[in-house]
Order: sequence, then structure tokens, then C-alpha cells
Amino acid sequence: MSLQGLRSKIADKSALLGVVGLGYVGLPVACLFAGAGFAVRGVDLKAARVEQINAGLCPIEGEEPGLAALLQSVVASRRLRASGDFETLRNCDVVLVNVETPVHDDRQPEYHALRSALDSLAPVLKPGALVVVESTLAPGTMDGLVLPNLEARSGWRVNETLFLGHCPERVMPGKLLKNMRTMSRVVGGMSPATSDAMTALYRCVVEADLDPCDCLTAELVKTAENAYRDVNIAFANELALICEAAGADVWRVRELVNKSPGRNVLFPGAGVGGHCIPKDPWLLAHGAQGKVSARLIAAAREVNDSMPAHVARLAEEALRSVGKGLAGSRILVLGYAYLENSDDTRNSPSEALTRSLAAAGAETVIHDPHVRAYQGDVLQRARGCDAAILMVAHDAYRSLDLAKLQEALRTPVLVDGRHLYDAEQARAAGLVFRAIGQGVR
Ligand code: SAJ
Repeated sequence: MSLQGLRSKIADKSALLGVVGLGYVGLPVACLFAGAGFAVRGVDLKAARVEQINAGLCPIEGEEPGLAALLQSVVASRRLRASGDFETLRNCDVVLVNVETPVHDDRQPEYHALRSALDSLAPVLKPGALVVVESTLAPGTMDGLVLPNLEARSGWRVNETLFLGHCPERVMPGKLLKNMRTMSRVVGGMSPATSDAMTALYRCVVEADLDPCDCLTAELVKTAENAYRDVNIAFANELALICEAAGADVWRVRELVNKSPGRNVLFPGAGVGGHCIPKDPWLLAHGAQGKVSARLIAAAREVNDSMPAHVARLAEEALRSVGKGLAGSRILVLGYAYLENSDDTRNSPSEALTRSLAAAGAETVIHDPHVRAYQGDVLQRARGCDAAILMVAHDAYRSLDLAKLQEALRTPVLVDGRHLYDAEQARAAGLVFRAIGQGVR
């Protein structure tokens, strides 16, 4: 089938869509296109997830407005069906690939899931199919890995019998459906005609700008937008460390700096987690193919990755001020998700914190109202602990009664990693209080 033929099947929504990978990105994508009227076949290697989806149950917990209802409806109407078998994609006109693309410890892209998906997909593709990779990729991956793999495995040529593009996702846990509908997307095609066909497809679910470009540009845009965020968070964190050392309050400094036109200092915090920001800067750096060393990107990653250990040092200093140390203390970690009001614990800074605390000989008790394993009464959890460390600004913690926390703790130490509490109120409640970016004079 030609791109023209595909475009008419997109126009009347008779095109059969496939989605490889039904996780935080793939599942909402599959639901959105099914909700827009397409028949969608999803494939995921996790049998339990496939079973849940086909039962109309959403495997993604946490607050995802509208997702569970949309999933239930598109499964009930049989527009969306999930399977573990790539054979179910055999007649798809379009296949969206949404698999994880992490980085190894050596900061190189880890493309096992991507290669495996392409290897399984290529043999079942029909002539004229359009494959769109939505996963975040190091610049150069579409040309250097995706295209040659698909051509080698299918025996067909891209832009002749196969069509190929890259449309990186822009989602955020807690706003999956909303972001997909309302955020602009770069639509990278291996040819301008492919970009046009992709634009026609995404226009069915995206209300915002769809910006056509080539695949390399699309890879650079996505990785750069997250590297940009990481570098800016790192600046906020480094400013916080300087203010602490100087005995100042970074939050007042930040507020006044941001009054200056064109300034927007982000939020200092206890670390940078998630499945995007910690790894996309390394994917961008990889795109330089070793010809340019991404020094600023690497330095920013080092600053952000150092924040959990800094929080541990704040706790150690606070304990020392009351004659205790980390060794032998029991520390309550408030929040294990990487983001407020989410259950997503991927690359959580709290994980790094608990490692730092354990290395110093402290025992940790974890609480998180959104993460099933750590739910419970926070004051109960505080009993017998020698310090509480606030790592995630969950709404549930905003209303925490600090006087009751002080009573519950064995040693009344509170360290605030997300600027959730007022220092004076905390100290008035009898707590030994420390906070990122707030020096003690
Ligand atoms: N963080 C800070 N200070 C800040 C902002 C974030 O410490 O000022 C920390 C958060 O606590 C979290 C991590 O950084 O641990 C990441 O936070 P995030 O707000 O960037 O959330 P993510 O990781 O879900 O980022 C995603 C990204 N979207 C995609 O990759 C498609 C990012 O580009 C978006 O800017 C972000 O969502 C968003 O704000 O929507």
C-alpha cells in the first residue's frame, strides 16, 4: 500500500493500529487512538499486564485522570485488544513502538528492548506499513539502528515498501492523557511524505501543534528538552548548596531572582528521578558520537545525582546536634515515588537516599501514600524513628501535623528535601529542622 492509501485509511479510521509496549506511554496511546475510533492491537511481553488490560483494568496505578475509564470503554467496545503475540500485528497499517530505552551504567544507550521489539515486529509487517518509534532515542538511532534493522529483518526498503518515523512522546505520570492530547509533538519522518502521513494520524488525537521534521531533528528535540530541564534543575540545586553554605535561604533568593526578566530558577530538591530526566541527557550526549564532550550535561547529572547524599548529610548534621549519629539510628523516609502524587518509583531519589543511609549504618523505614508497599499511618510509621526525611512533596504530607510528628519520633529531627514545611513552624513544634537550601546561622 502507498502512503496515499494509508492516508485514506487514516482519514476514515479504517487503518488497523498496533502498539508495541503497553506501559506508561504505550497504554495511553493505544487507548487514545482506540477512543478516536481506530481498531488497536496492543502487544506487551508482560502476560499479567495483557490480562489486566483485556479485562478492562488499568495496570497503571497512581492518579491518571480519565485513563481507567477510557481503557474500560475501548476494551468493552473491542476496539482495543492486547496480546503477548506479535502475530496479532500482522495486518496492522501502522505500528507505534513504545519500549523502554534506558542507559547502561556506562551511560551508553541500552537498546535491548528496542532491538527485540524490532526483531519481532519486522517479520509480521505487511507491505506499506508505517512504523513510528515513540520511545526516546539517542540522536542517530533511527538512521543507525532502527532503519537498518527493519530493512534487514523484513527484506524491504524504507520509503519504498515500508515507511518509518520517530514521534517522541511527551508524557508525565499523573497527566498521561492530558499531555498526549494537549502537548505539541515533533513528527519526524524518514521522508517529508511520511511526516505528512504521521501528522494526519496524530491529528486524530493531538489538539496541539504537530511539527514536521526529519528523524534526527526529532531525536535531538526530545533528548535536548529533557537535558535542558536537567541542567536547569542542577543550577537550582547548586544555588541551594551555595545558599546553605552561605547561611541564606535559597527560596527567597530564587523568588527574587525570578523577578528578573528572563530568569526562571527551577526548584532545588532532594534529587532528580523518573524515567526521562536522568537518562535523556546521556542519550543526547551519545548523539555527539564522541566528537564533542558534553561537559555541562555530565556536570549537571553529577550535581543532581549528589542531592540524595546531601540530604543524608543534613540528617547526619541534625542528629549530631542532638548527640546522635546516623549509625544505629532509624530514619523515616517520607516518599518513595520520584514525583509528587505519583506511584512511579523509577529511579527514585529515595532509593539513592536509603543506600546512603544504609552505608552510614542507619536503618530506614519507608512511607509513601501512593506506593502500595509503603502505605499506612505515617505517625505510626514515625514511632521509634530518630529522624524523618521528606523526599517527595506528596499532597498528603502538606497537612502532616508537625507537633504530632514531634511526639511520635524518638528523636525529633525533620529534614525537608522539597521545601514543604515552614522552618519556624517546624522548630516551634519542637523539631530540629534542616532543609535543602536553607542555611543554619
Ligand atoms: N525536579 C526537581 N526540580 C524541579 C523539577 C523537577 O528536583 O524544578 C525533580 C522531580 O522531583 C523529579 C524529577 O526532577 O524527581 C523529574 O521531574 P519532572 O517534573 O521533570 O517530571 P518527569 O520526569 O515526569 O518529566 C516529564 C518530562 N516529559 C517527558 O519526557 C515527555 C519533562 O520533559 C517534562 O518537563 C515534565 O514531565 C513535565 O513537567 O511535564
